[in-house]
Amino acid sequence: MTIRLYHFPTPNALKVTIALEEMALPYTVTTVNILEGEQADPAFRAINPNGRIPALVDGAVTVFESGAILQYLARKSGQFCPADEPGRTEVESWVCWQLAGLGPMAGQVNWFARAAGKPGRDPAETSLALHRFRKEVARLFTVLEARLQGRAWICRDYSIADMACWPWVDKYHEHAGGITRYPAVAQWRARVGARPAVQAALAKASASPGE
Ligand SMILES: N[C@@H](CCC(=O)N[C@@H](CS)C(=O)NCC(=O)O)C(=O)O
Repeated sequence: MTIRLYHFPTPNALKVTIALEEMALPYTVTTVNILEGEQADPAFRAINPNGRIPALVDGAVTVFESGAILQYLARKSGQFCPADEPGRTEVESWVCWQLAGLGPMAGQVNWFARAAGKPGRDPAETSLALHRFRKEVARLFTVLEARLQGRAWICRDYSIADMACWPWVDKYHEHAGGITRYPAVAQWRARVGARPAVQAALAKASASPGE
């Protein structure tokens, strides 16, 4: 049974394509065009009741939320997440850090930046929100910068924590004031970006419709 990934080219889906490529797991892609509202289709809601991509079906397993998908794939493949409890919990902590912090905060910057350009919006409302969320993204980048001092990877070895964080850092570092402010993050970004599996995942993403 081949894994089926429900996908649209966004950072949350890219995490999963990177993992599938790194783990060399065979998979097929079904595009859910979130710009056309396909995430609301009842057939897709049966897979992810939350109506968001990514989601994944693997035989009897249906899993949504990118962090849960990464952890499932790491268990399935036995790769990119340590088996020992201290190592595993460290990786899970950083995966959750991305899911609860970096992703949502950068996502809010995107939303309010788009809203700010629309007619009829209160500029004070959008600028306060942008100030708040950009400040939080910068704080999170500072946390990552400190973490990556003297380290090649976020945890002990290259792991699903790197895969979770990389697409958001790669695409949205401007929200934190630009990558040059964070030299250790910049080096890590280049290191992860140079991996053949990451390049393969990016090539697949760019072959699909844009965000
Ligand atoms: N916490 C979720 C977030 C998923 C999410 O927000 N996906 C976006 C694309 S990155 C989506 O499907 N958006 C469609 C919509 O907002 O209706 C995860 O990590 O999987």
